[in-house]
Amino acid sequence: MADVNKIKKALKKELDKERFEHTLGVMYTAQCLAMAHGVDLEQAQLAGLLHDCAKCISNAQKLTLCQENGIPVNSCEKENPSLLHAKLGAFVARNEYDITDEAVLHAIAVHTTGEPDMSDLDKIIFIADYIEPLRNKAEHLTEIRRTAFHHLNEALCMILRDTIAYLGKNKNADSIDPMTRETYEFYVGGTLDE
Ligand code: DGI
Ligand code: FE
Ligand code: FE
Repeated sequence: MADVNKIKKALKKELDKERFEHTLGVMYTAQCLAMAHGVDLEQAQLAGLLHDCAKCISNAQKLTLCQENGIPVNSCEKENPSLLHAKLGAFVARNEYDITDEAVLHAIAVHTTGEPDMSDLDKIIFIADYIEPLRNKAEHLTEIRRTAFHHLNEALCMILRDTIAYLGKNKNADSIDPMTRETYEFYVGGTLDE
């Protein structure tokens, strides 16, 4: 199925309207960021298009699918199964949308928490997810959007800092996935010039 138009059609059926529109926003934003940072446009397009392909699976079904397919689930994911749509998304992209490009699958798998030492493609999908034009709730969006086109690592730090602050304020601290913190520590400790 690795034909973009076919994938779009299938996703339109699979996702609710808002999620499908967000998906297109992430795809186009990822392509723009790829232009700005010298990343392959087709990889950015495919990863952007498919990043949330598992988002509309129920939480119970997410846990079942992970169990059935040997996808590890940590305690934070067990409490917040929505987090699993990233790893499960990579699985679905491989098995239902015939994506074989490991770089694309990896970008999908890490798009929610990030991970230390990401590729530029990973960073672009993580950032595009946060800044696509339909997003309007997060703080500092104007500044993060501008920064994303110049410094990927700096934009990552801004997003992770705000996400951790938001989760700390609105949920309990245990709901922050250890990987989100690790990613933040990695990039905050690293150099901000690229
Ligand atoms: O799938 P999207 O909504 O497009 O975006 P996403 O994959 O970044 O997921 C966003 C949600 O995930 C948002 O409500 C914050 C939440 N999130 C991100 N990192 C963590 C987290 N939730 C928990 N519980 N723990 C995290 O570390
Ligand atoms: Fe997502
Ligand atoms: Fe998303």
